[in-house]
Amino acid sequence: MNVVLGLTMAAVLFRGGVLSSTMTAARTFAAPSVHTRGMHMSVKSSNPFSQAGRRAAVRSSVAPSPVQDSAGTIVDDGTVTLTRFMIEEAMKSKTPGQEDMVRLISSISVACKRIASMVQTAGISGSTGLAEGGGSVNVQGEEQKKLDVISNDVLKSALRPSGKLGVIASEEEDNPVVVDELYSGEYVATFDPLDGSSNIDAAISTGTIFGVFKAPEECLIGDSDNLSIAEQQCLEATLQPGTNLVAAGYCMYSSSTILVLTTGDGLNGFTLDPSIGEFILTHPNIQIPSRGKIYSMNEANYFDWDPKLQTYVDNLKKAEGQTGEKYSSRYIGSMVGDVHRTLLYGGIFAYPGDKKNVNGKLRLLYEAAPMSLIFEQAGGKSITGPGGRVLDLVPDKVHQRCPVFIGSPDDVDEVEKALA
Ligand code: FBP
Repeated sequence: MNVVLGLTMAAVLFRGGVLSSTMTAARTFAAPSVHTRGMHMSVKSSNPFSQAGRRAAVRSSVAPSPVQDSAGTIVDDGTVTLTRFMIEEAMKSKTPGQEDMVRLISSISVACKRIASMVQTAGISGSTGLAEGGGSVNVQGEEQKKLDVISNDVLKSALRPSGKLGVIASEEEDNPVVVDELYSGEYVATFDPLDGSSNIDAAISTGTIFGVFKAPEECLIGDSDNLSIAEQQCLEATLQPGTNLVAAGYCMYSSSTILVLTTGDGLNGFTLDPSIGEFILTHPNIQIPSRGKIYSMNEANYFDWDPKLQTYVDNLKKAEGQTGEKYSSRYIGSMVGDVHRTLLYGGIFAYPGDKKNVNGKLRLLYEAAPMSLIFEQAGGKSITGPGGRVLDLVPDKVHQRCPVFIGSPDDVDEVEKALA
């Protein structure tokens, strides 16, 4: 067992005393939820917004059954924090490197907690609005929000000391960033620090999206100023297909702060409990409904779309699609918010290519690919178009865009057929 893991376990077990106080808090907090893998409630409901419909979408959870020792003393109240979950996953997993994921995911979760607090108090702390009064433009030509820049710095500062990252690629960085040798490690992280930031000043849901790849063995980059050819190639090692992802997730900043993640063995969701500053497992083993009744696209681009796509959407509106049922429309304009709802309620989210932007708007490496692994781990699908699985796409540029159709398997199959 890895020293770090041992130490963490010891710390957790040692803090039995402390746990008791936390337990009380946790009990009050976590009473309604903890997981028992394998539990699945299949409640059919025609209305995706009905109680039953929502319950059908999310593996419901049962109240934790405390574990007692022979003397009847509670030794475990079943509350599953993110830390505990990652440690248990690492202990169970046969996949090498799971301990690395404990360090990486805990670093990312700390950054998400900091960003969540900054997003919630943006109006108070004066961190709404554009960076540098509007003068700061990222490599994609987008005016950066103050919180775009701050979130990017928070993520970099949280990930560097994990000692596990060699290269970081971010929406807010023109080029992949080399982690200095002292902290360099064998993974590559890609992230969109604050997705949907165009909505931040209106306090509408935003999120952080991240993906983790393994860097090629020989990729320990020295001094980033004088990069040798080999090191240049290492930076290009960032350009990997989504099938190489070893972990992916997003953290949504909304009425709740929810972290959804996979390390390749299923998908789980954690809700931040601000009273203890910890993520608690609330959505164990998420499975997307095979079919939904909601489509989510920016219809302002409708007239620039492929006529086949126009027909597909018209049919959903006229209850003339495969199910013969009328779909409803939802669009927040924040991918994390629109995708999270699609994951839980089912249906389809898409940012298609169109006459103006043939590859659409979303970036492959730190938006489309991580989200596609997340959906496939939940039984969903994600394509760029007919015959194009997003995860198979090999990027040739860090900020490359690609069309995205992501959602319930039956809905994605239907749009793929409609576009063929
Ligand atoms: P960023 O905010 O990270 O640049 O992400 C792009 C994004 O805001 C997505 O979150 C969202 O799905 C899409 O753009 C909305 O684009 P549009 O306003 O064209 O519909």
